Amino acid sequence: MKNTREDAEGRADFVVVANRLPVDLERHPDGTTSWKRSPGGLVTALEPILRAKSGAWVGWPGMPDEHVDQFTEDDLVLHPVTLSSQDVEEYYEGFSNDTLWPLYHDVLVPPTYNRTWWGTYSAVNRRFAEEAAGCAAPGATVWIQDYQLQLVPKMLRELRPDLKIGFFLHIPFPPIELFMQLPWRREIIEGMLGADLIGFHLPGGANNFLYLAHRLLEFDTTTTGSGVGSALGQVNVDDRIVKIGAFPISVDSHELEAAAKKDTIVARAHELRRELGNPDKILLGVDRLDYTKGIDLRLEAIKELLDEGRLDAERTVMVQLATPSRERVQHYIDLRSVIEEHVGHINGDHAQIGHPIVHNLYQPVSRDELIALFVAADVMLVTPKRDGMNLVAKEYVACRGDLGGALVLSEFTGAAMELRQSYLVNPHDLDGVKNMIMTVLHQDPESGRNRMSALHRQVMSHDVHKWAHSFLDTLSGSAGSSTDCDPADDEPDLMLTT
Ligand code: GDG
Repeated sequence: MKNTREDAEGRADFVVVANRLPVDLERHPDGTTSWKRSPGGLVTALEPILRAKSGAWVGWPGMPDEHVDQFTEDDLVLHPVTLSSQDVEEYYEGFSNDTLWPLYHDVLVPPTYNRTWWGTYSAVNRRFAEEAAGCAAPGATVWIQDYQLQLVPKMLRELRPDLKIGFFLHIPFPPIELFMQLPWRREIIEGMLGADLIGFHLPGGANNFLYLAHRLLEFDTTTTGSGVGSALGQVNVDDRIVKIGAFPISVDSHELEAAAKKDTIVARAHELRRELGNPDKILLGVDRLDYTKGIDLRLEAIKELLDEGRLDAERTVMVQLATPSRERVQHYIDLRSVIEEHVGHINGDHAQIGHPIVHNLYQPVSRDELIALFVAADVMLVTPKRDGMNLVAKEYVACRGDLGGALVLSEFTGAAMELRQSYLVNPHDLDGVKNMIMTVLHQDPESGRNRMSALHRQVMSHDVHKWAHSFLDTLSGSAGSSTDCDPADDEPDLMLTT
């Protein structure tokens, strides 16, 4: 094994703890198993950092009831945590994705509060904490990821007080009055406060958390800054200081930009346009299939524009790529039907034989194919009702070093804080979205290039490496107090701060 800095007992100096490993275990019909890269924003964001730093990764391999020993894959030491079918149902599909996910995303669907699920969530968090405690070297840095593991920081601190513990929340931290619905609100805040540094995407989420730590648990809190990329406040927990900050995640911008320029990708982008019938405009949506992403809203906008004759059915094509996700949770099953119904109506009413208007793919595509789609797309539609960041928006911009294309972006994404030169929309305002799509389709090419140029500069200078370094430097205490942010970063996040 190359690169990994381990102590004599094989324990790592830098440990990532996340719900999923960066690879999924797959069982084939003949009973054999193999590993496959797993999709999702978290893996996309963390993999390059972990490779650069080296270390270990603790996570679930993606299949229930599989006991797999620690192994090394592509230079990463992976520590699988076993989940039973019941754990998957109650900790993952239940408490994580049917309680916390909807609660933290503005209660877009009603969260389910189930005491059994909570018990399993706590038990599974303990298992992750124990695995991390076992594989971290003395004084190691452990970086815990996301809403599935909010109790791990406290549990891990109790097991290993010598560790430096960071926690990052990839989804929005909700307004106080929504969070207060949670029957286990104290336990969650106490769990997170086991960390030395708690990171959010936006200052609004960080401020919500600071306020709760004071109001709910009566800890003293202090505001120490106002920007992003370093601590903006702290909570005094007994004899410890817990730093709180906003660290907007990003993408591997330079890698994406280089890939998008490759001859093979550019050729594939041309080929895609031919395969789609050489339309004047290609509109693109790329999402995990999730009710937060506003896929239904954008299809409604397209449908109305076609019905009204404002969008030319013969010259416009839309590709909607939705990666399957949480397929056993009812809201996700329902959403798939709604989307298919919209697509069926649009194509039924407006397509010609052999020329659908909306190409609806419910399957993941390869990274290269995705980049070729970004390069081919004239308009990228990112319309979530709520999204912690949204990496797709930043990936599209990183791939548009040619300064072509245009980004329509929901105000309710974290990305909207930085990507101010995109065409910002309120996805709930259907007429506003429709008008914006028409504006973008008729944008003056020069102003389109200017906008993309500003967006591209932002994404190239704020990549995922910078995100990780700013978090880890703040965690280790080596970060300065000055913030590295655009003027826009100083504006209060009114959507999240109440
Ligand atoms: C959570 C938060 C936050 C999608 N389809 C394919 C594919 N993808 C990749 C995209 C992107 C990732 O999946 C999705 O990331 P997002 O950020 O858009 O959304 P979530 O999965 O909801 O992520 C989010 C993120 O965590 C990071 O903190 O931004 O707010 O909800 O990278 O490109 N990749 C490939 N084929 C596909 O078909 N190869």
